[in-house]
Amino acid sequence: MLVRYLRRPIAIIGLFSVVVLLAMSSYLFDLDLTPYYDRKAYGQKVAQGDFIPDKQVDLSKGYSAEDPSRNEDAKNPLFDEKLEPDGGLSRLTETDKRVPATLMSLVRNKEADDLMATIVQIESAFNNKFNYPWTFFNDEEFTEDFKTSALAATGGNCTFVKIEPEDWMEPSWIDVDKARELGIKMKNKDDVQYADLPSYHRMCRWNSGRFFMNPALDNYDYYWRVEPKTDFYCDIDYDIFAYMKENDKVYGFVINLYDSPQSIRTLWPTTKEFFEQNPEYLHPNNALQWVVNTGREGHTKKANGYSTCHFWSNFEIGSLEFFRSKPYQDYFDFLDKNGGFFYERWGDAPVHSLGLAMMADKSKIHYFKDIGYQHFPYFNCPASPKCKGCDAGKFTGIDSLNTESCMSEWFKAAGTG
Ligand SMILES: Nc1nc2c(ncn2[C@@H]2O[C@H](COP(=O)(O)OP(=O)(O)OP(=O)(O)O)[C@@H](O)[C@H]2O)c(=O)[nH]1
Ligand SMILES: [Mg+2]
Repeated sequence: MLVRYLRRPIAIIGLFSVVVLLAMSSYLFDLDLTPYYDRKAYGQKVAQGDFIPDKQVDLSKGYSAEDPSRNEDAKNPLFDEKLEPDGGLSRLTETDKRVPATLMSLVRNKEADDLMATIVQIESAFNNKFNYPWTFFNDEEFTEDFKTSALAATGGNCTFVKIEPEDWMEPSWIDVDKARELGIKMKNKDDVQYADLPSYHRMCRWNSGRFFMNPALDNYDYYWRVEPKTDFYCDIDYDIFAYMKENDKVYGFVINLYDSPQSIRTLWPTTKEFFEQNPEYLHPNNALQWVVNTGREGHTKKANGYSTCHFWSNFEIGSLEFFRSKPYQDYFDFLDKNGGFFYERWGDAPVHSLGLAMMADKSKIHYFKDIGYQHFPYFNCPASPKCKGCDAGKFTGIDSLNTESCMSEWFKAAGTG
């Protein structure tokens, strides 16, 4: 009797599960995850001096109409004949010509292998010529294993820094229980990635404003941020930091894209409030046009007037002088007091981007089109014989994500291409 009673619901649940499984698998099979999962092997190849591309870049091919993930805009700068920046580039390798700068990484011990695979690529592409030091940050003590691997991968010029809890944890004015509740809600209701992880909020806040002020960076003028699980595809044979300094650049990026508006609903209203109170901080040659463009109206609406366009900060080369300046630090403190790092999930990428767009001269923000890069699921891959292993012009391996690029809006605002 009971079995008969239950037969229909069981059948319905069974059928439903099969449909969900089929939908999920077709989605997964559509994704091209190869570059992501091959990266460790790729790093090892570079380490062994076996710099053979996974996929040969065919320069004669150019754009492919059959491949919708390529940007077919004839003005795609990744196909420019000249990819390196204008201006005299320093190709000097004598150590006394170095600029005070560091490669830096905030990382967890458990990410050591992934980070080392990335470091090996940067050392091979760039730093074995210029020997800039590395600075590693962690909210816990680095393990001996981590340090040994990092020293071996970098050639030994490393500093390991443990971030103090007062610099990392929620500040006193944050209601931690409320933050936890809102984070879980944001994850479950709005599908905001990592919103339920308190550590992710702390990481975003620290990267947004605290890291520049860490005493370990006192002697440096520039940093290059490096994340685990990222790949570098092109040989860089000029001094990137010298380029930044000699050309008075404040910031360098490679990927420019839309953000999840649900994670930053009140970031722009709060930013506007700050600039209403501090109008003297607004730069006359700002990039406000990029901030408020309506290229994606739904996003702009949900983010209360912010296009959500931002520089993807997992790669960035920045001027510490800019981020340590009173205007930027006042801006960060204002945001911090508002609580949005914890009550919403403001990311460091939109915060850096808004700070730069409003307070820097936009001509001092540089797109490094010559740097081949990927952080899943996006690429910057120039068509150059100096690049191996990525597919020139490709923005993502997942077709449905092609509309995430905001690069054309940046070019419109910056007046460059
Ligand atoms: N020490 C430390 N590092 C962290 C913590 N959370 C994140 N990080 C680092 O901060 C950076 C950004 O974190 P990710 O988890 O890569 O964040 P994401 O890039 O938004 O997410 P993915 O798309 O999953 O890579 C990485 O370099 C991490 O190693 C943390 O709690 N402690
Ligand atoms: Mg990451």
